[in-house]
Amino acid sequence: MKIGIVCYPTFGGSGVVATELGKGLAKIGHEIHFITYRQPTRLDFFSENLYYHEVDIKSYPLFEHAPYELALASKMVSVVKYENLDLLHVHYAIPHASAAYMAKQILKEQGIQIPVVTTLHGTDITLVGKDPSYEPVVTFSINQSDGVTAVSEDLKKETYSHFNIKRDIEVIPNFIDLDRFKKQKKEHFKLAICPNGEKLMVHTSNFRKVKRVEDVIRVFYEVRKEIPAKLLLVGDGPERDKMERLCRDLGTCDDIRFLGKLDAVEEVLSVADLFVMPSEKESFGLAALEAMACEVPILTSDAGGIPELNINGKTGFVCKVGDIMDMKEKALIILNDNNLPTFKENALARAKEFDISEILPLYVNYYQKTIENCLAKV
Ligand code: GMT
Repeated sequence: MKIGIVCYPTFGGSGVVATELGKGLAKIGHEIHFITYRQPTRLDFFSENLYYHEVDIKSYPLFEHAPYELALASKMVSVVKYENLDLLHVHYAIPHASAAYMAKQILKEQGIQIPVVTTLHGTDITLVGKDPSYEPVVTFSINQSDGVTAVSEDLKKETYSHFNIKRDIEVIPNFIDLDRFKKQKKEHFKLAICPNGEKLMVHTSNFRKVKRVEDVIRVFYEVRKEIPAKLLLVGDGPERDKMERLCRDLGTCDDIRFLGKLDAVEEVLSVADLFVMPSEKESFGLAALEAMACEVPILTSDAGGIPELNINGKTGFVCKVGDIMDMKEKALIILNDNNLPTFKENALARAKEFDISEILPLYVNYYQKTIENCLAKV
């Protein structure tokens, strides 16, 4: 198949899933055309089946905000037309699903039918999408897509509860490339951070409010009162300054390091003993899956689709959002030397269920079904 993939080319989970999906599809012989405003972060190598088309967003003094959606729709039209695409797969509803709808209508006028699959990732539904300023367009463009997928059962449920959706939504979970995300030998790194055998806790996120990074620091503060421990915070975002101030206020600066954005997050995960994800909202929790693939147990909140990934008491623990003391208790259970090896083993076993080789065929079958349904309608 020739597939156009539209996504945000940033570090965000939806962009990562879209890029890894495209790379995986290219590996098994499909021709993949990325249509994005910048080279996707994880697409920095050559492959004969991978193409990249940059959306050129022209500005003009009259515009306070350059019209990304129009530039994207125009780019989709030309790529579908000149590359003879079979299907467009857009990731993150806003504004990708509505831009795809526009492109589809323009192409229809020119006698070209292009099926559109929209994948809902999370905040496009649970946070931004349901805001009245976007809701009518999101509802319309989901209903107009030829296929719609969500990354968890919970996100599917949320979509039906917040929007008037008249069509089926297929659940296809996030996935992981276990060839890349695996425990590596990085003992020297562990020794440098934890010279006295301290337990190492790790959090990675985009430091937005929904991630509740403050809870990570507060849980760590409580854990550190009981056992020697260190905390690594990977990523960057709007809450970072506040979090650095909190560390200073709590007097924990010596035991916490902010590493900023890292490409090779698997190296840090390779030496971690516990991954913490206390999010307020989380449709799936790709970052937690990446940790599990590196044999790291996870301590999470019960938000959104996380409990579909984290098996309570087995791969880690699931606690109520904001329940710091319960998270501390559960962290201590996981970090206990008698329990840690079993939790690590269980985390890896669970991650294997989400290996790309298990999930890729679900997308391929869904594409085929969507194309067949569209052809049947013509
Ligand atoms: O987590 C973020 O803020 C980034 C966001 C995105 O859209 O890029 O991630 C969402 O999509 C990921 C991939 O499907 C999911 O694993 C994340 O759980 C989801 N984030 C939220 O729902 C907050």
